[in-house]
Amino acid sequence: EAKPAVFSVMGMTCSACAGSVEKAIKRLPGIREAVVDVLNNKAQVLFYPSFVNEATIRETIEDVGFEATLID
Ligand code: 9UX
Repeated sequence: EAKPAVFSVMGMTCSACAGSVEKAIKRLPGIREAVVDVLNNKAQVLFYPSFVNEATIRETIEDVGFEATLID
């Protein structure tokens, strides 16, 4: 069953930033959906917990170069 997670993503200044975060998340295994909103500084992710977890998603966002915090 897919599980939702919401991250605060700080440091995104244009919509291409959001696009690269989205792309990086979607490259992980077990991601059903990823929507990154530059205006709200948020990433909403639907994932399958048997393949990936919140920590790995958070680290992936950080690897792209942004400050990520799990908020929900
Ligand atoms: Mo936009 Mo983001 O020119 O790293 S892609 S600021």
